[in-house]
Amino acid sequence: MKIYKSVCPYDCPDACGLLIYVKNGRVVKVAGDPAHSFTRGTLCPKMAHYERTVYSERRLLTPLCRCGPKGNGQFRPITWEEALAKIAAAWQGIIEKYGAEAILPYSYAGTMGIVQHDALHGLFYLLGASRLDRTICAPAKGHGWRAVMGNTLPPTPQEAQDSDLIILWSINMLATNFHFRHDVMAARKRGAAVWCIDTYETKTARDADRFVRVRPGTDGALVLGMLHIIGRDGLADDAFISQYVLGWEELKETILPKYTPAYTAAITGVPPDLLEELAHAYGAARAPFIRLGSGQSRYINGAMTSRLITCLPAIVGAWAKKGGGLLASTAGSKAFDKGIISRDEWLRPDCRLINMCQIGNALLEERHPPVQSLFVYSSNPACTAPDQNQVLRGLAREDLFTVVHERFMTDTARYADIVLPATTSLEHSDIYYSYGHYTIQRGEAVIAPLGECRSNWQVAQGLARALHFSQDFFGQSEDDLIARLISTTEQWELPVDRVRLAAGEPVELPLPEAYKLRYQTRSGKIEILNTGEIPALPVYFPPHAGKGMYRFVNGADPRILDSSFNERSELTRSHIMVLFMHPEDAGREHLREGQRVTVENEWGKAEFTLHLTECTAPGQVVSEGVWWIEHAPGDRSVNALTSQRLTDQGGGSTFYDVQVNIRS
Ligand SMILES: Nc1nc2c(c(=O)[nH]1)N[C@H]1C(S)=C(S)[C@@H](COP(=O)(O)OP(=O)(O)OC[C@H]3O[C@@H](n4cnc5c(=O)[nH]c(N)nc54)[C@H](O)[C@@H]3O)O[C@H]1N2
Ligand SMILES: Nc1nc2c(c(=O)[nH]1)N[C@H]1C(S)=C(S)[C@@H](COP(=O)(O)OP(=O)(O)OC[C@H]3O[C@@H](n4cnc5c(=O)[nH]c(N)nc54)[C@H](O)[C@@H]3O)O[C@H]1N2
Ligand SMILES: [Mo]
Repeated sequence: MKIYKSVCPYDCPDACGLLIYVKNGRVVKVAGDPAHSFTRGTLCPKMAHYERTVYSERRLLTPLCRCGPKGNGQFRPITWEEALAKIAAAWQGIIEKYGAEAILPYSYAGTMGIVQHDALHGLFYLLGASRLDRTICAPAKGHGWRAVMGNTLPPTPQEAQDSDLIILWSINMLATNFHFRHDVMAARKRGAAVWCIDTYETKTARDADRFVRVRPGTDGALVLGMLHIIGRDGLADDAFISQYVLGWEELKETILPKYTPAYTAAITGVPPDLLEELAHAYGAARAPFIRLGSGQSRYINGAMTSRLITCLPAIVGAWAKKGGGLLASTAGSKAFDKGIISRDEWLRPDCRLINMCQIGNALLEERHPPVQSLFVYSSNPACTAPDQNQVLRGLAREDLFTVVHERFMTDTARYADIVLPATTSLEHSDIYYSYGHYTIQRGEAVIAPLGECRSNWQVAQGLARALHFSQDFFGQSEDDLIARLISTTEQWELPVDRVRLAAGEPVELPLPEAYKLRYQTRSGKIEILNTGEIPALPVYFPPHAGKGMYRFVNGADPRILDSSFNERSELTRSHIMVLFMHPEDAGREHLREGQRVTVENEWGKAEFTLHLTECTAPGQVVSEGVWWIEHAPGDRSVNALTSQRLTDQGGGSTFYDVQVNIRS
């Protein structure tokens, strides 16, 4: 038996350190690595049996060619040679007729590994294909953070251990950032209070000391209400503000006066007493720490809301205190020069850019030129992209040549003309960072690829050959690229232990002393007032006003990750596509616990099993998880109900900014 170290490759802030037990060339066990400074040896149930994903009988093992109607899932095996030749020939035909921009790559973070994530960028840049704006997750949150903090280094999650007040803000920690609980508990043992701000009472909320239920998309008003009280009651840290903050006086004089507790309550649904308590707890804490998730960012006001929340720690001087601050996302990726892989210099600057949140419309409505070929990898847009009906109509186009590089026959792969089988992270090499902590680590191939599976990088190499691209770049191995990436960590703030990194150990990026006081903004101060933004002072504006009776929040489920892990029958067996509804609403609608309901709006409809619970508020229904259509009780899954509208800044997704009606 040999034990290898590796990293969880999925799109999750925890990016766990793994121990992979291999016997006779087969993975027999997966465990957490106790030496990892954030995940500390524990795993979620998904990864604790990663071998079940790797050896799933549902793995795709050979290239496939469609032989039935589009979307029917009928395929015959072909060789890689044939598959690559067919793709090259189809693309050459499309380029001659429509130009290369008629080809569109579509990918996201099926794997977070730096090599595999961006492996095909260079190829598509050389080809002159349309470029994808990869906005499906939380670019609005990033915009909000940068509007206030610029490129300032965010705090480590471990910092929270020294906080006396932790706010879990729009984050379902127990589902999506499980290992942070360790830091929260460490702080709690020393007396810290834990608050949770969410739109419904998640398990995370129940685990907290205090829960504040806010109406969907109204956190911006909540922040202004808190700041109104903090200003009114002299809880602002004037010394910190005068040294480090721009714009507090202006905000206080122009924006805050009307956000009285009563006015704020009318918008947010947070009772004035509770708002007073929250503002006082935050204003009086020695070192409050906010862990900001992404829920608030998935609305048309998502960037502004995130910007407003990011203002809070500056006003109370939390950045100057050990344990204080706000973590929205860590900056570990900056340790690497990812351009080594993505080859941005090969991108034509005038290349057409297509927003991935609007893939449905792009497939059906783009004209100059129309999208004639879609190359999907590391993503499952038929399931995870908004406005599922529009996406499926697009994928069903007979004249669209679709290639899907996948590990499983996903909702998207079913619509492919050519399916290419992909390796899992235990069959290819890569190097990983995390967006939830500062530990970086490489993971090598510990078993041979199953069947004829190939990694994203190998696909880039194969396509380069088929398309006669002769750049030396494509001759490099994954290990060559990783070695080059490791050498670029030289650019990090402080020396990185490259020997341990190359040896496969988890390495925590060192941070400069007093980095929490080093503001990388244009003014060098924290910018509540930012003249580069419109408007220069943050304001509240409401979420989308739709026509349905109920606001519909549809976040993460602990059993799966976006649509990944739907292949695991033990995780998808029961209680999926459950709709949480308040008993008062159900009474009025004459709906009962456990019954099948149809949820619908202008975009489509989907079937759910009803669960009556006071976890959610009247007027708001909730579902968890992005389940494959084959597991859904009806013929659509949750994204039949979401819209392609974009956020105010960043072009992000607005999954939770929808309204629905419900009937039996
Ligand atoms: N198990 C599991 N882990 C995951 C994922 C998964 O699907 N499953 N997904 C991964 C990915 S890609 C991401 S981006 C992260 C996302 O992880 P999180 O940052 O936790 O983001 P969300 O799941 O979008 O939403 C978090 C919470 O925000 C709440 N929320 C919704 N609207 C609002 C609002 O207007 N105000 C407030 N205060 N709260 C609101 C939701 O009810 C939800 O409980 O998790 C990653 N980890
Ligand atoms: N309704 C609703 N929809 C959502 C969300 C929500 O909260 N609500 N969350 C959104 C968010 S935050 C995100 S980030 C998106 C994510 O949406 P997607 O990007 O579609 O992510 P996944 O569903 O995880 O699909 C990743 C796919 O990549 C495949 N894969 C894994 N590793 C590799 C590899 O090495 N190579 C190749 N070629 N393929 C690989 C996996 O098998 C899997 O099918 O979903 C979004 N969709
Ligand atoms: Mo995401």
